[in-house]
Formats: sequence, C-alpha cells, structure tokens
Amino acid sequence: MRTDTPPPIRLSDYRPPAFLIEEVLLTFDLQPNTTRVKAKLAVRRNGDHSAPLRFNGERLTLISATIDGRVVDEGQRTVDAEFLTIPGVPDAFVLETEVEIDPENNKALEGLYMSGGRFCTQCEAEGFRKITYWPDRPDVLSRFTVRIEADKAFSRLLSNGNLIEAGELAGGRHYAVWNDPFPKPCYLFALVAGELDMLEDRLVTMSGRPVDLRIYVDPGMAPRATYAMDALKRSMLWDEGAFGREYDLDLFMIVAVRDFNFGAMENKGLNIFNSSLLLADPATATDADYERIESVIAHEYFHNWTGDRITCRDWFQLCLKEGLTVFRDQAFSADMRGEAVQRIKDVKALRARQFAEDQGPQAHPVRPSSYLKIDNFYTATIYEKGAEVIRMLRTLIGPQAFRAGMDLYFERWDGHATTVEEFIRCFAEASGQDLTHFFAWYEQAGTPRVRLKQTYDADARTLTLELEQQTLPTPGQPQKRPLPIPVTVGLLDHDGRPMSFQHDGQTVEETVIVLTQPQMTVTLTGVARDPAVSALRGFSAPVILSSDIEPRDRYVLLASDPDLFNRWEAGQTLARELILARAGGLPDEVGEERYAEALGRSLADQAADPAFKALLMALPSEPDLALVMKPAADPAAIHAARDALLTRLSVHLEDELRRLHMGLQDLGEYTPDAAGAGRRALRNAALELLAANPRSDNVELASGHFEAAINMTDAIGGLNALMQMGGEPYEQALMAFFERWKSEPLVIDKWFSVQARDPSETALGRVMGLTAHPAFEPKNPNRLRALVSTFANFNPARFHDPSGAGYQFLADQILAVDRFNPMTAARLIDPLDGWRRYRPELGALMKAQLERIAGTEGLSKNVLEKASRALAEEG
Ligand code: B3K
Ligand code: ZN
Repeated sequence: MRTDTPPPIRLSDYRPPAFLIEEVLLTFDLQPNTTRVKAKLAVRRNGDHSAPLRFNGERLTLISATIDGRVVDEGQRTVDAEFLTIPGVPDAFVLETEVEIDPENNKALEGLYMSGGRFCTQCEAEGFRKITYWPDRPDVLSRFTVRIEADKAFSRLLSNGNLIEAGELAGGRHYAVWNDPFPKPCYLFALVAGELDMLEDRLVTMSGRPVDLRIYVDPGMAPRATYAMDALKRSMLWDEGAFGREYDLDLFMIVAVRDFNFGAMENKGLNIFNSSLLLADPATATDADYERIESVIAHEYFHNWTGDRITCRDWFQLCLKEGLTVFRDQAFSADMRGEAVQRIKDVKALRARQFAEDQGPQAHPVRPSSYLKIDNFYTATIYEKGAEVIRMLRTLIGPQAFRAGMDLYFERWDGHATTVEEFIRCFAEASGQDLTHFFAWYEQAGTPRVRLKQTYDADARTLTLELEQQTLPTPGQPQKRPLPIPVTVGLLDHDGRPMSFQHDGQTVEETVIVLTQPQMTVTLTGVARDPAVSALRGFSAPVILSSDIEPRDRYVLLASDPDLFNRWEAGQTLARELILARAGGLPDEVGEERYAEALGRSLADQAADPAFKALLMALPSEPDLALVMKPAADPAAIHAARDALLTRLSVHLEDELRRLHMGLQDLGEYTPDAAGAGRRALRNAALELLAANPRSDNVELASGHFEAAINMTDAIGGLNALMQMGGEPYEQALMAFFERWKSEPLVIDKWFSVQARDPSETALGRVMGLTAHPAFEPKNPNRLRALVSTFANFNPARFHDPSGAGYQFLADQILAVDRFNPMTAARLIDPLDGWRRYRPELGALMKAQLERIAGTEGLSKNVLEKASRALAEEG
C-alpha cells in the first residue's frame, strides 16, 4: 500500500479563522474554457496580528492581486497547489484578486462547471476554493454581491439573494447583479447561467409576505416541475406550522441539472438539484421517484433555517445541519404519507446503509473527530443516525420541551456558525435535564446491541424485563460506554388485545424504559396474563434488539400489534430466521408454511393500508441478511434460501396475489399521492412475488402488466418481474423499453438499473458489456451509479461471483472514474468495505481489489482515504 497518506484534519485542532470577510463583490466573466473571476473582499483580521494571509485556492490561475489598490507582486506572495499566502498584511484592508478557471473541463463537478451546456456550481464542502481565493471554511460568514457577465446565449444569469440590476453589454453579452442580504459561508454560494425554462408560482408566508417561487429546468421540461413546485409549497407551509420557521427572501429558486455528484444542494435562495430528484411526470417517473422528490425538496428547503441561517462552525459539526434536517424531512414525509409506512422505510434505509457502515471499517461517530477528505463523511451515519439521535432526544425530553429547545436554538444561534454542544445545550436548558450522558451518542461509533429477557410471574402478576446493552469495538474506539437507550414497550394478550399494566405508578398500555446502564431490570406490575412483549416500538432507538420472545408471540405481534412498525418488524424477524436457517442447511419447512399462512391473513386484511401490506410482503433484502449471517456471510446461500422462501410464498399465496393484482388495477387517472402510490406498490409487490414462480401464466401476467402500463411505476414493475423470470419475454421488453425511452436520460438510467439487478447467471457479463453501450456515460454520475453502484450494492448474488470478477469490475470502474471525479469514485468503494464479514475465500478476493486500488499511483485523497480505512487493521 502507498505510505504517503497525508495527515488527517482533527476536531481538536480547531482554531477560529485568522481573517474574516465581511463583504465581497464577485464578478464573473463567463467563458466555457477561460472564465475570469474577480473578487473584491473587505478583509478584517480576527486575532493574531502576525499571522500571514493564507487563503485556499485550487486549480486557479492567478492573474493579479492587490491590497488596498496596491499590486502584490510575485515576490510578495506565494502560490502553491492549495494556498495563496501573503505575509505582512494590515488589520483591515481590501483584497482584490483576479483568477482564470476552466469550467468546461471540470469533470469533478465541484466548483464552477458545465452541465448540458450551462454553467453551474457546487461548493459544499470545499468547492469554493476552485472558484476564487478564500478562507474556505464554514465559520467565515460574508455578505455576497455577485455580478455575472455572459454571452446572451446564456439567457438566465442566476445567483443567491435578490436581483438588483440587469442589462445589456457590448458584443452580444449581458449581465446581472445579485445581492444576498444574509451573511453566509462560501459553501452556500451558487451561480447558474444558461438557457432554461421556468415554472413560476407564489406563496404568501405566515406573516403575509409574498414570495416568488421559480423552478428552472431544461427547455421543454417545465411541466415536469409541477410536482416539485407543489412539494415546495407544502414544505414551506409545513415548516411554518411545525417549527414556526418562515422563508426570509422575496425569491426562492431551484435549478435542475443533469450532472451532479449527489442529490441536491441547499445554496441560499438558489437550490441546485440533480434533475433525477426534481423532474417527474407519470409517464417517466415512478412513485418512488415522486416520494424522493417530495422529501428532497423539503430537505433542501428546511436547510434554509437548519444549515443556512444557522450553520456549522467546522465540518466536524456536519450532523448539526444534516442529521437535524433529515429529522425534519422525515417528520414532514410522515405527515404527508403516513407515520408508520414512513417509519418503516426510514428504518429499512438506516439498517441497510448505516448499520452496515457501523459494522465495517468505515464506522465513525455521528460527530467524527478526524478526516482526510470531508467529502467522504457525507455518510448514512452523519445523516440517518444523526436524525435518529434527535428523534431519541425528543422521546427522552418529550415533544414540548423538544419544541422549546428548537425555538431556543433558532433564537440564540440565528446568523451564526455553531456546534453540536451548543445545540444540545438548548435542549438541556429547555427541559431542565442533564444531557451530558446523551452526548455520547454523538461521540461513540457502533450500533448498540440490546438483549431483552422476559419473566412472567402469574401469582404476582408481574413481568420482569432484564435489559442489557453492549457496543462492540469500532476502529479507534476499543472501549465503549453505555448509552441512554429509550426502549418503548407495550404488551398484548394472546388474542392480540393490548394489555394495560403499571409502570412508575401509572396505569398505561405503553411505556418508555430508558436503559442507562450496561444491565438493568424493570418490573411491570398489574400484568393480568403472560403477555406477548412488543419492545422497541416505532424503533425507538437505533440498536440491534434480540430477545427471548417465542415465535408464537411474534405471530401475535404480526397479526395485531397496534404499533405498525413492530407488526412489520415481527414479520421481518420471522422471515429472517427462516431464510438464515435454510441458508445454513436446516430449512424449517413447517415454520415456512406457518409464515406463508400468517402473511396470507395479513394480506387479506381489508382494513390494512395497501402501502403497509406492500412493505409486509417484502422479505429482508440479501444485503440485510448478509449483515446478520454468522459466522460469515455466504451470498450464494442467502440468495438460494431467500429465493426458495419466495417461491414457497408465491405458490402458497397465488390466489390471493392474483386477486390483489386484479383488484388493484388503476382505473382512474394517475395521482402521485400516498393513496395511489400505496395501491400501485401493493399491486406491483404482488406481481413481483408471483414472478418468484416462473410459470408460463406468471410470465404472461408480467408481460401483460408491462405492455398495459400507462405510467412508469407499472412499466418498471412489469420489467422487474420479467427480469426475475428471464428469457425471451424479458429480452423483448428490454428492447421495447429502450426504443421507447432512448431520448429520456432519466428513464434510460432505470433501464441500466434493472439490468444491473438481474440475479441470473449471465448478468455479470451483461453488466460488463453495458459499459461499452453507446448510452453508458461514465462522466454522468447518475448513469454511472445506475449501472455500477446498483450492481455492486443490490445484486449480491452476482457481485460476489466466486471468481472475483465482480470485485475486479468494480475496482476497474473506481480507478477509471477517480481520474476525473474523485468524490463519485470514492462513494463506489462501499460494497467492498464488508470484506471481513464474508466467507474467507470471498473476503480475500475483495481485499485484493482494495489493495490494488490503494496501491495505484496518482490516486485522489478521497479514494485513498476510503481504501486505506477499509484495509486498516481492526481495533
Ligand atoms: N448539503 C448537501 C450535500 C453536499 C455534499 C457535498 N459532498 C445536500 C444535502 O444534504 O442537503
Ligand atoms: Zn442536507
């Protein structure tokens, strides 16, 4: 492995900035290859009078620099690959610089770059230093004025804040000047220039202020922005109601671009979105796309307060804005789409991504203490576990104190860059509780394991719950502390009726036990009968729960738990145990039949929400099973066992599945709301389960479904089912789909993804072949991920080919992409992280590819950090 790993950045080394910039005027003269950026900064020293000026700047060609109008010549400054340094500067002065950059050849998609012939920017976390010289850190807040000059072919010229001037220039050029009255860190700066269509609307805020809402998209695409606009208005109103937060500028703009490294970006007043998370109509977007759009629109909008008005002191505090904003967008989605269904989906995502991260070499706390490239820390731990921690905080202090704490946070920190400590301090003050122990959730990595043992005493009518917690060591943290873990508990009798009991002197049907010690015993009294215990309701803490609950009791929960999360969870646990038993060579055929029957009863329940039933029907995924299979994950055995259970369910439930498929056909017009989406989800889930039995009538059913589809949800549902069964009908459908949609990039992404998920023997060859397809564009992150990332993450049966060819394919792709887009390349490594959890012969092949990556010359810091962490010794 390479040894020249650069030193990490550490939280403990934080120092306030040496210089502050109160105001800035940026002037952009936009040209695809030779853009000139002039920056005029009002700089003020902040402390140490001897410190030289040292501003970040990368890939910039410095043309000139002056201080208070006097030229700083080459002898008075140093420019290297990362900094501009000028010693001996006064305490307050005006620095003017001019640099040249090349947006067209910027394929890292960071800083100022071009997408689809338009200029756009991405500055978080450290992209602004590729635009101009600047102290590129989030605790330098400045008021920005931005003048953009460009050829008139770039008809829209946009930046943050309010438009204060616009006009014509000589030579077929024009200009616009924007001013953002809110001081902000440079990572929230944005600029867009190009030909774009606009969808416009207006909203009056709670204090009666009108706000213009504008969404800019590729020409001809404005009708596909209507759902995003609708979601934006709902988000704005929701934040007023739920958190008392009102929008603060007269204008809110969103721009969609096709080439984007991730989902979207919350730049002040000018959000920039990956077009896949903005454009939707029934013909080209699935219900899942609509749902994602709604939640990401909300997330970026909510950042206006949690991120923009109050930002992070340093990047170690990333969860301060991200975990909190995910918490807020999850609450919004729960209100829009139903609490239980939303919770199940959020927990599924948490387990699939964050639990995997926590059990591998990249495990890190919600607030890490060191990094090499901050880009690598936009992780499920920071985002999703960060949101879970806040959810627990609300459970522990109660909703009223929680809201009071949020109000205090907004009041105290508005206009500032702050820390997680200060955030938690607001809740400690609002609730009067000591939250010192709670803070460990931010500092300790790893998923706690909680063990629950129950003993019922019929004479005393008591139920004793013995709880135990343990967190296994993670890299750099061999010793773990106990955490405060809220465990929500309810009891059911054996007919599925909720039982009341006494806890803490109150008669209740549900209570929260807070496990603060390594072990704890709690006695519930007044328990009339031996109950089925429903623990960790609503997934009240991000832990792995195991208990001595009997399968019989799990069936009671599956049928009747009033907590729908735990009803779903009971089904998942039963299915997981059955699949793992089969994968381990000891199939429980009686148990499988019993499970099929119970599932059948749940599906026949007319009162249940279709969206919930669709979730109930899905078995735990192969990657989720790999995470819990002991002593080592065997992807081939998991695939075969899961398939066998699916086939059994398919045969057993055939009549019910066909009934569902027939009965749920959309008759009216497509509506993307939760009710419509739930019905389609259930119908497509029924079809998918039928496809586990590739009989000719099921193939016909899937072909008919695909051909009759009048929306993308059903088209993809049909194509997926055909893919499961393979053969000529699938090949025909693939071809027809490509022909029909070849001019729609977002739909062609789906075409690649379906093939990447194909578990059949020939799929790896097909996936490799697709990298030579004319429609494969590795420089476009959406297309790259649609094929490569989907394959490596969601097709374990083929990715873990015993030859190691799947791993080699991934490594080839990572190394190729790293040459131009390190951020995206680094994200592709994740599927190799778990190499220690797999069967030794597979693990060795995975490790060999990681070593190959880490040993490559000229690797980016991003990929180097991920590969080195993946290979580092345990402990
Ligand atoms: N804040 C951005 C993520 C930026 C990622 C930079 N590598 C989007 C979001 O979380 O809202
Ligand atoms: Zn965010």
